[in-house]
Amino acid sequence: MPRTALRICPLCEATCGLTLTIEGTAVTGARGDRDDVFSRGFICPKGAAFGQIDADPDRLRTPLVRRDGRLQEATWEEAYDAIAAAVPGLVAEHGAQSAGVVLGNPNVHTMAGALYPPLLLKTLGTRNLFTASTLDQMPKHVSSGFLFGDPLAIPVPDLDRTDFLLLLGANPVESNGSLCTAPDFPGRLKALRARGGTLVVVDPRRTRTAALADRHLAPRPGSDALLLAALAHTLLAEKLAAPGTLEEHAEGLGELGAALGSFTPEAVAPACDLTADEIRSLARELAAAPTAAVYGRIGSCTVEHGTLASWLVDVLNILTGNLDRPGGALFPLSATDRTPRPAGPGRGFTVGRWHSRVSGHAEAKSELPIAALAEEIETPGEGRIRTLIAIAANPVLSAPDGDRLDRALAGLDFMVSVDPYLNETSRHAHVVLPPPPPAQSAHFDFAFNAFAVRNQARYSPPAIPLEEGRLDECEIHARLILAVSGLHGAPPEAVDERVIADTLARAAADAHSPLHGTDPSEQARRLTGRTGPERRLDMMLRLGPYELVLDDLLEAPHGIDLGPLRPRLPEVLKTRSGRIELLPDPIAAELPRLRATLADRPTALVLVGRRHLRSNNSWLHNIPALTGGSNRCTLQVHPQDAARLGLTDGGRARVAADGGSLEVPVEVTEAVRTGVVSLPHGWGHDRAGARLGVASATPGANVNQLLDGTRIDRLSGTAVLNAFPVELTPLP
Ligand SMILES: Nc1nc2c(c(=O)[nH]1)N[C@H]1C(S)=C(S)[C@@H](COP(=O)(O)OP(=O)(O)OC[C@H]3O[C@@H](n4cnc5c(=O)[nH]c(N)nc54)[C@H](O)[C@@H]3O)O[C@H]1N2
Ligand SMILES: Nc1nc2c(c(=O)[nH]1)N[C@H]1C(S)=C(S)[C@@H](COP(=O)(O)OP(=O)(O)OC[C@H]3O[C@@H](n4cnc5c(=O)[nH]c(N)nc54)[C@H](O)[C@@H]3O)O[C@H]1N2
Ligand code: SF4
Ligand SMILES: [Mo]
Repeated sequence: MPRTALRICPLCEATCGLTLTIEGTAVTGARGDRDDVFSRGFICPKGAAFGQIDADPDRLRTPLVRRDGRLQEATWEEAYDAIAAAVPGLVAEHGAQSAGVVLGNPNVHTMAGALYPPLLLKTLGTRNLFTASTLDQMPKHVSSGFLFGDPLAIPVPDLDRTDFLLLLGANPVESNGSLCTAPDFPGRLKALRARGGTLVVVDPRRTRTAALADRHLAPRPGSDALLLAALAHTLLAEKLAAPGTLEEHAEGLGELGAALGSFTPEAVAPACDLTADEIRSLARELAAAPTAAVYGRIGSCTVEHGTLASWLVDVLNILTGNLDRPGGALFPLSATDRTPRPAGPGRGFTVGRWHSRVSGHAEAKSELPIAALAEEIETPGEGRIRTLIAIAANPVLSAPDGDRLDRALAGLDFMVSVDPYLNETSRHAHVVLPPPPPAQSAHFDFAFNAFAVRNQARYSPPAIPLEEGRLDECEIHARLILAVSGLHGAPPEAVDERVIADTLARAAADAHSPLHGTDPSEQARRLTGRTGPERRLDMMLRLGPYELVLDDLLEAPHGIDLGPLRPRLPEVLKTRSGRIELLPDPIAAELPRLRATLADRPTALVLVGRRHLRSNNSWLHNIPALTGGSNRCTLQVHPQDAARLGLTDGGRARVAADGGSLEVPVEVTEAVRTGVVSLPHGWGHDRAGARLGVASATPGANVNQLLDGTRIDRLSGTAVLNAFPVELTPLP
């Protein structure tokens, strides 16, 4: 008899509740859970393919260990023995900085990824941390750090209540949203328009999101910071700024006008390839809307001035009085957030507390740019990375210059991959530790609940018991920490118990904690949960703001709704001044570089990326249900550019940039504007030694091979993945 089980979808940030159909130990179906308090039955084709994703025959079932140069199946004991025999010795010999850690995107989609990497890093004592954030949202962390004193205090557009949404460089109809967790983002955009609201989309491509909008502006890629600066300038110059009560929480408001003085609509219009009138009227509409939210994502982050653009997004939300008010952009409060402390000055935020060894890149949020990973492995000298631990990361495809990284990884003394696949990156590992498929894992969204358009909490216990011979990913991480720290063989529960003891001791000593003054060991005994991670979740809920415990979540399998987002200023502020610092020094110091681009009149073609609804970065191309159709690695070119360059639809072209060149199929389409071509990322599955049967049949080309890793947003270390110049040549 088939049975059903609930499982929060881990495939994108929307976190939809799924109802899985299970026959024996196989997931044979997935539909949206209509009773889910947040997603209300919404599902997309990826969620619907959950069964195929879970059962992909190319998923590794056992660890792999390199013997005589070849990766071979091994037992868990052999795998951890190999790690324990190599890593502590290498670190002892070459120092803590000789170890590097790479964390990829799925770490924010697993419980293990939230709970263990901090301890792994602490254990290794290395500053060589590289994550997908520097291919993604680091500019937003940095701008939030400067503005609010907390890189995690990221305001989220109040999608369900706003009257006006200005969306830049995001395509949530395909991506389902990012830094704005909202199941059924497309439905929420339609609802916005149905209630009389306005949607304006800024994107050089006519995306499916742009097609839903009241207005679509298609500026030249890379010009968002200029456009946003001109919008802010107009609000100030035309006396349309109305920060209201925010004024008492903010400093620097008076200096902003002068700092943005040169960014008039007329001055930025040529570089943006918009008219000054378009910019001015957008500013006036934004100011006139009863409530409004400005929201920018990948296309405004992974560009040369990504941090300035991210900062300006919130400057606009502040100038229009929309920050922290219903219908504007608010700070969520998740069930596992620490209970907020009273308002007051905090420790502030800085970048550049240390720098990368080879190119001297500043750290941001304790991370170094992943674009610099290859040189840190290759360049000889003290502190060269010799040992690498990659968890849920495929930087050979996701980061700039994969060929160089590929060579660099091959030269490591020792590499561990925690990954379900033998792919472009994990094929270099000495030990691969494969987590079980998602149906066998418990799930709680530690990360995304903090960016959700509604406060809510949902927990999924494993839908299917762990298959014989499998380890839960939490246990994989715990044992990894023990193996690299010389405690190989100690019980993995010890890792969780140590975290619990430390956290409860700190809480007991913290005057603002709900557990202040309690006995830590007594509190530890009270925790429920069948596993270490469940006990830790229980603890975090108890330390959180809603007086929830794990049992509450277990008794509410469709989730607990904690209500709409509420104003939270000033308690979220952790700046030194205790106020919003509207014009922080590092930002002010960067503005002259932005100003210098006003003179640019780029004539070259520039490249931007794109996402397809049935894709997920580099790792779902192996799922038959999600491949084919329009989900292909083609270079989109506007008909005028195609005619000028002699390119034909279905023909081939060579695309070249500073990092290299690729040969790709051409798709002639008006979906991109003139002067812009688009190639998706995550392709290039043609490297020997990977085990991706379906993906390797239609490998596509790796767009990031066009980059050499030198183009980055300076303030955040984020790679420029959009809006870089390319040259096209037709191929016969
Ligand atoms: N040109 C260009 N490049 C981009 C982007 C772009 O827009 N354009 N986008 C960037 C962005 S936003 C991101 S986030 C990065 C992503 O960069 P990465 O995180 O490096 O890439 P992913 O393709 O997400 O790879 C995730 C890896 O995790 C593995 N994995 C899947 N599920 C699990 C699991 O449950 N546990 C573990 N341990 N591993 C798992 C997969 O097999 C895969 O190896 O790519 C970036 N690269
Ligand atoms: N189906 C699917 N969903 C996903 C993913 C996936 O790979 N596939 N990846 C997940 C991840 S890791 C993330 S971070 C999110 C990302 O979610 P989104 O931010 O929505 O990402 P994209 O769909 O890449 O949208 C970026 C848009 O920016 C536009 N753009 C490029 N350059 C510029 C520019 O200079 N200015 C402006 N204004 N626009 C520009 C592009 O044309 C593109 O439409 O999606 C997540 N969801
Ligand atoms: S929208 Fe995202 S979370 Fe929802 S079903 Fe699709 S992939 Fe899963
Ligand atoms: Mo991402």
